[in-house]
Amino acid sequence: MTNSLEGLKYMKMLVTGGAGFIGSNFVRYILEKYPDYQIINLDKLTYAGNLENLKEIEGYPNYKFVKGDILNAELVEHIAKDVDIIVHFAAESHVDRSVLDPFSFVKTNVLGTFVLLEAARKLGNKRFHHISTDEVFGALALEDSHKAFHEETPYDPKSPYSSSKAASDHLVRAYFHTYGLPITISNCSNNYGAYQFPEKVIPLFVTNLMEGKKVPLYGDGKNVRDWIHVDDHCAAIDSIIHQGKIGHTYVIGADSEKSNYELTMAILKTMGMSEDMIEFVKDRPGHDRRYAVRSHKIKAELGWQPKMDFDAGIKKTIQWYINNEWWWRRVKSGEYLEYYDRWYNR
Ligand code: NAD
Ligand code: TDX
Repeated sequence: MTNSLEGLKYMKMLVTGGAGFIGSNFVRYILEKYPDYQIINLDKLTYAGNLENLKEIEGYPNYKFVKGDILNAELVEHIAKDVDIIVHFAAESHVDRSVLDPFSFVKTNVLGTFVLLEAARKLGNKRFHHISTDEVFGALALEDSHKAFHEETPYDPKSPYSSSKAASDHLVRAYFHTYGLPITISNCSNNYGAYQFPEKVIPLFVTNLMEGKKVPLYGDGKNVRDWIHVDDHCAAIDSIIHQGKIGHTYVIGADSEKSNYELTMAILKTMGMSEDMIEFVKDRPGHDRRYAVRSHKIKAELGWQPKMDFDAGIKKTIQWYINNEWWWRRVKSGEYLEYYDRWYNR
C-alpha cells in the first residue's frame, strides 16, 4: 500500500494530545515548517495538558483547539470528518502514575486508541499515525550493553503504562491487517526538552534544584535511559507521516544512553551544584533496568537523523526551565502536589 500523503502540498491534521509535552512541540514544529497546513488539536486538558504550551499560535487561522476526550466517539467522528491524517499522541504518559492509577491508562491509552481507530475506519479509512514508546519492548539487562530494541524485538511490557501502550500498538496493527487502515507506528525512546511536565525526571530535577530542593534518585541510580531531544522526535514523525511505508513500524532514538546517575550529575554540573543534592529514595516498583534503541530503519529508509547532541540539548533544556519559571511554577502546584504526596506515601 502506498503512502497517499507523499508529495501532498497541503494537509489537514487531527492531532490528539496536542496540549501535552510532545504534542505541543509537534504542533509548533508543523506550523512553522508547513505554514499552509491546518491542524485541529483535540485534547482533554488533563493535569498534563496545558494551553500555555501553545500560546504563540493561539490566534493562527489554520489552528483550532477542541477541548474533548478521545473516548467521545461522536465528537471524534465529527472533527475527523475531513482531515487527511490523525496523528495520535493523547495518552496517560507517566509510569509512576500508572502504578497508582492503572485504570485511567487502560481507558485513555487502550479504549481511546480504539475509538480513534473506529472513527478512522468509519470515515473511509483515514491515514493514522500512532505515537508509541520503546517501553513496549520491556527491559534490557545492564550486562547486555551490546543489545538494543529494534523493529523486530518482541513485545514484553512490564508496567501498566507500557502494557497499555503495547495493547494500543497491537490494536493499530490489527486495523491495518483486518480493515486495511493505512497506519504507521513509531516507538520512541525517552524525550526531553521544553514544556515537559515536571513529574518526568529531567524537569523534576531541574525545577527541584531551582527551588533549593534535593533530587530523588530511584534505587541505585544505575537504570539506563536512551535520551532524544523532542525536536528530533518531531522531525522523525514528520518524515514518517510524509514518507513512511504503510503498515510499518519505526523505532526512534538518538543513541544517547545515560544512567540516571550520569544524567543527574550532568544536570548538577550544568547548574553549578554538588552531588550532595542527590537523595537516594525508594525504587519505582518493577523499574525497567535499561532501555536502548537502534533506529537504523528510519535512518536508512527515510533519511532521518537526530541533530541535537545530548550535552547541547540538556544545557538548552535547563536554560529553558530557568527562563520559563512562570510556566513550571504554575503547573507544579495543586493536583501535582497531591499526586506527589500520594506517590511518596505509597
Ligand atoms: P503528556 O502527558 O505530556 O501529554 C499527554 C496529552 O494528552 C495531554 O495534553 C493530555 O491532556 C492529553 N490527554 C490525555 N488523556 C486524554 C484523553 N482521554 N483525551 C484527549 N486528550 C487526552 O505526554 P507526552 O510525554 O507528550 O507523550 C505524548 C505521547 O508520546 C504519548 O502517547 C506517549 O506514550 C508517547 N511517548 C512519550 C515519550 C516521552 O518520553 N515523554 C516517549 C515515547 C513516546
Ligand atoms: O523522581 C524520579 N527519580 C528517578 O530516579 C523520577 C520521576 C524518575 N526517576 C528515574 C526513573 C527512570 O529510570 O528516571 C528515569 C526516567 O523516568 P521518567 O522521567 O519517569 O521516564 P520513564 O519512566 O523512563 O518513561 C518516559 O519515557 C518513555 C516517559 O514518561 C514515557 O511516557 C515514555 O514512553
